[in-house]
Order: sequence, then C-alpha cells, then structure tokens
Amino acid sequence: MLNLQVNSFRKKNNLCGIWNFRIDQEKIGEAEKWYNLLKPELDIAVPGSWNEQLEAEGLMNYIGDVWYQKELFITNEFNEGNIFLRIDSADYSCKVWINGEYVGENHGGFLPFEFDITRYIFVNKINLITIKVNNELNCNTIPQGITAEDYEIENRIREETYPPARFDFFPFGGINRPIYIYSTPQEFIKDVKIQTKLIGDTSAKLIIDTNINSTNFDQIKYEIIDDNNVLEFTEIGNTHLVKSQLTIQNPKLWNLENPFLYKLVITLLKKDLPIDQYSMNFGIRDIKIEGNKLLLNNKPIFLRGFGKHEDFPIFGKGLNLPLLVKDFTLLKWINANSFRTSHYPYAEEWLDYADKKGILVIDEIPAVSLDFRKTTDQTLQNHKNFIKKLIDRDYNHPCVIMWAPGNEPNIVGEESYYNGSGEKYWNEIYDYTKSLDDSRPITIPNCQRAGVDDPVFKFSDVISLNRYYGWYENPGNLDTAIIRMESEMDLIANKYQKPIIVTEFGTDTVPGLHSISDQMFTEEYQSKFLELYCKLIESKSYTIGEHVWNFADFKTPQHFRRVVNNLKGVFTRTRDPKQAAYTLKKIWSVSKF
Ligand code: BDP
Repeated sequence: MLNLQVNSFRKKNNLCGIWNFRIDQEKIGEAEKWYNLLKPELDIAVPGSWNEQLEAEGLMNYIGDVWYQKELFITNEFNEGNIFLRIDSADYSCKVWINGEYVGENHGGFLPFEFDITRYIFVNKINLITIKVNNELNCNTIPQGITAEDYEIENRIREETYPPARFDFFPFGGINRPIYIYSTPQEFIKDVKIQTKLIGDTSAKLIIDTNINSTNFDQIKYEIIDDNNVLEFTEIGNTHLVKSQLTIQNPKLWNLENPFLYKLVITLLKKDLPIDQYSMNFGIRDIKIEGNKLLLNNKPIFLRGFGKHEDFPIFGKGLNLPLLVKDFTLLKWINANSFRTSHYPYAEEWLDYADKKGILVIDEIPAVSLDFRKTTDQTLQNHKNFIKKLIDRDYNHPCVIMWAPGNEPNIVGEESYYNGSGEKYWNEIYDYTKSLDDSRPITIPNCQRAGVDDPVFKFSDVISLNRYYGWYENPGNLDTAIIRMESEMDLIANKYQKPIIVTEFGTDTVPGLHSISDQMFTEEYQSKFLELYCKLIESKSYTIGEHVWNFADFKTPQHFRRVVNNLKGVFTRTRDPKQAAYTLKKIWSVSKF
C-alpha cells in the first residue's frame, strides 16, 4: 500500500483537526441514523485517542461505540479521476458514511485502509463525513480481547484488569493516525514493490513490480536517482502488473552509518504524455542469518535497543510527530541501533524516519499473548490478514529487518498448546509470512511461561526471548537471576542451534527512588539489572542482540501490579532519563565488533 503524496497528478486534503464527537454506549446510532446528523455532544482531536483527551467526560476506560463527524468542502481540483478516503488507523474497527450513504467498514487497528469514495462525494460542495469507531475485541480479533465475565468464568479474578485486556498496554481507542481525502488520475499507479539483492560486492539486482489500476496506458518510465546520477528506462505498457529488473553497478548501500536512500520516480505515459507519477525512496541492503550471526550487507551486526510503545500523555496512541523526532534523538543519544514495534505496527512515519536515520526495526503485529484455549479458525484467518496488510504496507522499508508475527503466545500456560495444535498454528503463520516475503527473517518472542518447548522456536529464524529473572522470578536476587538466565539461554541455544535475541528484560523503576542495596523499583536496581543482563548477553557467541524492556514508561490497564504506568522505561513517560539511561549509553558506546 503506497504512502500518499501530492504532485501535479495527485491531490490530498488532510482531515486532521477537531471533529464532532458523540458516545454511543447503547449502540443506537445506526438505528437513529446519526450519519445524517450527529447532534454532537463533544469534540475530539484527530489524530488522538479519546481516553485521556476526554477523561473529564468519563471516557478514560471507555470500551464501545463512538461517532466522529466533520464537514469538508471539496474543491474543484478533485473533479477528475478517483477520490479515496484514507484512514491511517482507527482502533480497532470502524464504519464510514459520506453524505449519509454507507461507504464501507474496516476491522483491525494499527494499519491504514481506504475506500474509493468517488461516487459519494459532491465536488464544489460541502460534504459530511461520519465515522463510527469501536474498540471492542474478542477471541477472534487480533489482538484477542477479554471481558470482565471471562475473568470470572476462567477463575482468573486476580488477573483482572480494568479496562479488561489480554495485554499489558492501555487499550486506547480512537482515530489514532491521520485521515486524508486524496485523488488520483483515472489511470494510476496503485502499488509498487521493490526487491533488492546484492550480487557479490559490486552490484545489486533490483526487481520492481508496479501495479496499475488500468491497462489504458502505453509506457511506464522509471528514473532511479542517486546524488548525482539518473538511471532511466522505459517499459511498454498495457498490463496491470509491470515487472522490471535491472542491475545497479557499485550500488550505494543503506547501512547504519550512511542510510543511503535512492529515489525512484515512476511515470505512466499515454501517447508520450505523462498521466500519473509516483516517487518514493528505497534503500539497497541485504539482511540474512548465517550460522549464529545476523549479517547486514554481509557484515555481522548486534542489535542494541528497545521494545517500545506508541504512548504519550493525552495523545494516547495518537500520532505525535514531536515525540517521534525526540525518540529518535534519544535512540541515537543512548547509542541504540534498533527497536521492536512491540506489540503492533507503528504509524508509517516511524518507519520513514528509521529509513532516514539508519535505525533497524523488528516489525511486529498485535498477535500478542494469544490464548490457545480461545483461538478459532477466524482468529487464524484474521491473523493472516493482518500479516498480509503489514507486509503490503512495510515491504519497501530498508529499516525493517525482521517480521514478528506474534509475541508471547500461551502466556496462560495451556497444556494442549504442546500437543501439536500450537505447532500447527505457528507452522501456518510462518509459511504464510514466508510466502509473502522470504527475504527477511521471522521471529516470535517467547515468554518464560511458555517454556523451552514452545513451538515458536521451531518457526523462528531467530529466537527471541522475553525474560524477567530478577523481577517476576527471583525478585531482588540478581545473583540467582543471572545464573538462571545464563543456564536457560545456553539450553535453548543448544537445543535449537539458532541465534538468540533477548527481546525483553527490565525492571519497573520509580524515578527518584534510591538504595545502596539491591532494592526493586530503585534506579540503582534497574541500572544494575540491565548492566548484568547486557554483560551476560554480549558474552555469548550465539546472541545477536539485546532489546531492553522498555524504552519509556507507558500506560497500562489498571491492575494492582501497575502504578498507572508500566515503569520499566529507561526514560519516563515524558522522556526524562532514569539512571539506567546513562548506564546503557556507556555500555553501548563500546562497539560489539
Ligand atoms: C512481557 C510482555 C510485555 C509486558 C512485559 C512486562 O511482552 O507486553 O509489558 O512483559 O510485564 O511479558 O512488563
């Protein structure tokens, strides 16, 4: 799925701003046709989650339906071609009406979707756009949901959170990323996929697949631009899918020190005249596993960084560009080279920026803590759909070096998971992901409770471990913690003979709390814990990375083990450093290779 852009063939209207808003607790909005006139009670900013924004209106913990409405004047510029409505994410499902007419719906948060609205829009007039958003989850959705009743039926009273969730991040609801109306010409470039392959040290093969909505064009022109040169070639048209191949001599590689991006300009031509154009950046880089090593452009690389979240006071999960810029400066400051989009795809702006700044990304989907007592055929189908949409959006990003099609399955420790059902499930997910992209390794972080026989080990090219010895296990006892961590890592490395990343390790830490002995929750404890873990992980020849949990404190559902936020951040929720930030900065200032 292509990013939007404006040029002489394509227009775009940004719909971000203040929208009319109404809560629909009784779910009566459709019967009462609120899509014709909302009678708004409140306002809401888009992008942004409703929870903290409208806390004073009682929406902090709200799960259910809400309605958004906005009037928009569509200018004459949109008179020709196709018009689309694009929503970069509505968490978790939504329905859309334009001028009172039903347009379509989308299920699944965290990723963009769009509708062709050409026949619903009045040009040169005011149009009424209505979006109903719902943030309920169930056992078929990705992520899976849970209700207060489920906790009781399953006798998991002490595990109950409010709002109920199967995961440890706040279920922020709303239109969390931008909305646009955009236009394309009648015949237009729908999608582009660029595969790059290094051949020896001196050349790279490029395979460009361009998808066009029509066959009514004669030629397609490609220009590949680096700093000083333009490489130009043309293909004959009249097919929906144009496949091109070329070799670039002495390519400028994308790497961490110099994340070089080429520019590709594609032009559709009819009778020698341009009818559409699309330009995009791409990088040439190679990522692979060889033995115990992760190789970027044939050189070993060790991942240092974090699991993150999209989370900030008031914005919730709303796209927050100043925060994005700040976080990348902090990643560089602390000498990190990578992060994982735990536990869902982040706004594409994060990946564009990682491409530009030379930061590596493990791209994850929200199949977090799958409960195998509850998965259905529908869960599997939704899971696959999610993977497809993720890869459709993110395939062209050089920063994405690995797919994580899940995180910590079977955290509830269900026995039947080990009788073949877990294996069958992950086998399907693994094969499906590979069928869409066999150029990137796959990893599915394992939790300690799922144990060393977790089938995800078999279906991960790289083993990812989330471990909390010294926190949830052996609290306060770092000596025992490190001994247990080492023996478990050695055992898994021996058993599976695959490289390992420790994708989570960390301690909740209250900034300003200090102690001279090992006391949980103090800054010294977090700092020492991370130092000991990093030392251990980096001492092993089979490890290829360490991702601290978490980059920053983040809001969670309410539970007695959380003080509003999960406090495992190395930075606070508003990005002040804890002592551990300086510790990591120092450790990571020394190159691993
Ligand atoms: C892991 C989860 C992560 C949690 C973390 C924790 O992957 O989402 O936030 O534990 O407990 O199990 O802090």
